[in-house]
Amino acid sequence: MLNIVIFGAPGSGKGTQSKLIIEKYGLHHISTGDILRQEIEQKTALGLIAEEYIAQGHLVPDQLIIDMMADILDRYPSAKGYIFDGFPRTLSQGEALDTMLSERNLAITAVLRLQVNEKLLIDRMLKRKEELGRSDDNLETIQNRLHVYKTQTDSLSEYYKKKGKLFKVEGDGLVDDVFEHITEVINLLSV
Ligand code: B4P
Repeated sequence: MLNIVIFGAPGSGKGTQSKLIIEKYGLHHISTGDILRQEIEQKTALGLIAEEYIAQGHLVPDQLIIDMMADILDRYPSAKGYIFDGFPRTLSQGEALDTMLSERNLAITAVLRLQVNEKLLIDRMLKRKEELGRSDDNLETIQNRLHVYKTQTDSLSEYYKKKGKLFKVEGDGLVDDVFEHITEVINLLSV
């Protein structure tokens, strides 16, 4: 069973590449960002809390996200495999994911780390702001999100590197070229 974490800075292409991965490999896509935006739109209790954190570019508290993830895994027990997009984002989330998966006799197969230079990340998110008007894609919030990534999320790479599960993918190129690098990595995994 193929269980992939797609990892990288905000704007690195996690959501974009996840869509292509699910089409090709038939995995179940779990994007914590998409789920939180739906919760906000539906004005649920979780959405009302998450809205403030997201608007400021901060992470939503770990326990809320971890409980949300356990619930999703229970709702889709017979998936062919999962792609975790935007989760985990902290060491606590990473450890919780390992526990949740092992309780279900599952494990992460690989973590794909998309590497993109910072100027390009900012340009992509500002462009998306024009196209989709996402509230967290303004320059001030983007700077906060990049800071949060560097201080709270990036070090998770080391956690997965020690487990021999980290694969770096050049994410600066065209969408299709990045996807080609990703398929090269996935095709090498023995599952
Ligand atoms: P996310 O929704 O995960 O937002 P993101 O990091 O910006 O990534 P996204 O997937 O949307 O963008 P992509 O790189 O594909 O999170 C939003 C917020 O939710 C977080 O800041 C946080 O507050 C909260 N949150 C989410 N998960 C959480 C968690 N686990 N714990 C706590 N809080 C959490 O694409 C960006 C843009 O670039 C797109 O417009 C795309 O079209 C473009 N693009 C992508 N690849 C390209 C390429 N190769 N060339 C040109 N453009 C490209």
